[in-house]
Amino acid sequence: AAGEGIALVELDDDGVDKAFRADVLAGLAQPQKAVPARWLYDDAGSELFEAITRLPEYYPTRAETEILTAQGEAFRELIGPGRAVVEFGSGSSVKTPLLLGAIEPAAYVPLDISGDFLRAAAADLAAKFPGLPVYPVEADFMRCVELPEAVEDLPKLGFFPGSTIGNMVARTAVDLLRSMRETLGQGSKLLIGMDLIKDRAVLEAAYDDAQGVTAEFNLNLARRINRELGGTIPIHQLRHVARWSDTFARVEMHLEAREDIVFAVSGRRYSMAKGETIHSENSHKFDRRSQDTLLLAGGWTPVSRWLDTQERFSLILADW
Ligand code: AVJ
Repeated sequence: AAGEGIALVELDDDGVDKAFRADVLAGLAQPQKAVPARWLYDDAGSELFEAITRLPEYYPTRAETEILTAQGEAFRELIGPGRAVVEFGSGSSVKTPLLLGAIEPAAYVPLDISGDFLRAAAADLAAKFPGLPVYPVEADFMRCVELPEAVEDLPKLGFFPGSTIGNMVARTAVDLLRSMRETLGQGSKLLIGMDLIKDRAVLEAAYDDAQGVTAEFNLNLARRINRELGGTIPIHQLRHVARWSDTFARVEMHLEAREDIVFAVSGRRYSMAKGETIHSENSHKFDRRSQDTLLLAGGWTPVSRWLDTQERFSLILADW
């Protein structure tokens, strides 16, 4: 609301997140039920995602970390010192220091919609790099963000690891890349992680692990709907499904009804026939050509690409 700075979460009189309710009610009314993936990441969901990154089947985090560790010299050469590193999403305690340690940046600007994660990440980085100015910015990076005055005149490097771009359909991904370009300005560079198309069994296992952590991550969405929106979804009648779509080149996560079910959310009634699903996440995978096409459509020219030794994941450096 006006006068309170940026209100990123608007609550109604019952303390319910309005955007969450609107997205869920609209999503459950569609012929193919769907809830935007961002709602997977409440506190419980974020912790489950952390656990996912340590699973044997979930290779992206390890593969990307391997690249960041191995290519420090190349980053230093191609990116150079003295840039303000602008990270889209709060830096993880592992990946960001690898980059910052390699290139000698002049400042670090983490952007995140969640103030809590943002402050934790900023404090963590500031402790690891004494003398590096850190300017956290609480903002929705899907839109153009005004950066702190202190970094205005510095050349920028955008950093967007984790293949988070893969959670967006192409139209949204292009919008984001264009916003990033506007946020970072002329002469900036972008270092972005993108996962690669590979054997279907490997991809599906990465999103349906033997320990069932990813299943819990997905089911947590239904639990959150029940908890926060007064839902009556029968959790145990839902099954986690991860399947590769060759048409869309993505792994899709769904919650599938084991039986015919009826439930209510925020006073509205919904039904699912046995086998019907709620689509909860997309994770797009790329080949070199589709990576380049996406970046170029977003206004970025790819200049270098690095893969891990098993060629599962890639980091791409692009110019404004
Ligand atoms: C948040 C994009 C890194 O799509 O791989 C992991 C999220 N979902 N397992 C991905 C996720 C299920 C993840 N990223």
